[in-house]
Amino acid sequence: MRYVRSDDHRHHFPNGELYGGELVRPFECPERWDFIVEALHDRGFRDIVDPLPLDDVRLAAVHDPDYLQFLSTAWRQWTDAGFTNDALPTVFPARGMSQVCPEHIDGKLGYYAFALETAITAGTWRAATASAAIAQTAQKLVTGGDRAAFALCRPPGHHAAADLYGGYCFLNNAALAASGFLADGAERVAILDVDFHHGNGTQSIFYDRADVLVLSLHGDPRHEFPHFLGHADERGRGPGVGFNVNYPMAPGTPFPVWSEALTDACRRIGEHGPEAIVVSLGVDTFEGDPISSFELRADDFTTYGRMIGRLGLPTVYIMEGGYAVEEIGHNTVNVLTGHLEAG
Ligand code: Q9C
Ligand code: ZN
Repeated sequence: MRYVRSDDHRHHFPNGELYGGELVRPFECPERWDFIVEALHDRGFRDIVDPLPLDDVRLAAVHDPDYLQFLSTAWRQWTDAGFTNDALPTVFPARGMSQVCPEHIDGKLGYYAFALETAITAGTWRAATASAAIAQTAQKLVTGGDRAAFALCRPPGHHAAADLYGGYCFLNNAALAASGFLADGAERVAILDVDFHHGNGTQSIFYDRADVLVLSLHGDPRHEFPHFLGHADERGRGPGVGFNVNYPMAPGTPFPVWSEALTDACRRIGEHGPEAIVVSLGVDTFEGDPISSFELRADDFTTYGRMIGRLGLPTVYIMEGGYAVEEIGHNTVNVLTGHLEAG
């Protein structure tokens, strides 16, 4: 399996993440990438591909033009306003308030953010566009005939909606890959999101559509981030009804329960009959993850990689979350290895 990576991720690393009322060192840190690269190398994944330039037309198919304009200029606007530290919002268009985008950067940040652990820095746009290019390039490898490819994306993407950032995500890498498959001729695609957190951005991007089946296994939003989307009764809208499937699970969920949800998800993917699948691969379901509450062990990642591989479909793996930094590499590579064993 070839994999796509870039050093540009290092341009995004905020000084702080707002967590428990304090600014702490961000859980979503550059060493995550280093540990994954090390594990890939150690375990024989040495076929590295550089990202192609990002296709702006495809990016515009996933994200709103005003949002892209905002993200690409936010740091400049922030420093023009006289600020020097990372950009964080302080005010939001909450219930009963105007939904018109303000002129001042303080207002714009709140307009486009849905959560405020995620800061924007001088290099955020560069890193986010490189990450998106990685996802697109991996999709092109699979469209071109590779059975599977791994996109080592950082920052992650599945929380980013057409015009919202948050949850460490700015551009929706998985949505870009899925939309790339469609643009390159696929009629049906499935996105399987196994990150611990609900893929709210991916869900909302494809919520009206029947050609992209979106399935997400995650911590119940009553207890877990992103809290305001990811319930089991969110099944799609209009022609998309039935093409969004959520599997919210309780804190403490162990692998036997989690894998039953995956078995059901795999059955539904089979019924959908996609030409390709996109896996939003977060390994924050690991028992040792510092911000998540599922109980998967290292071997379970291999087991479920095999389950996904048994679908026998062209597959792009997109890196999402995972914050047990020392174990992130092995857990990630376990999934890829399991996939290859099955296929
Ligand atoms: N008490 C991804 O895994 N903070 N994003 C959660 C938990 C935000 C996770 C706080 C977590 C975002 C891609
Ligand atoms: Zn996550």
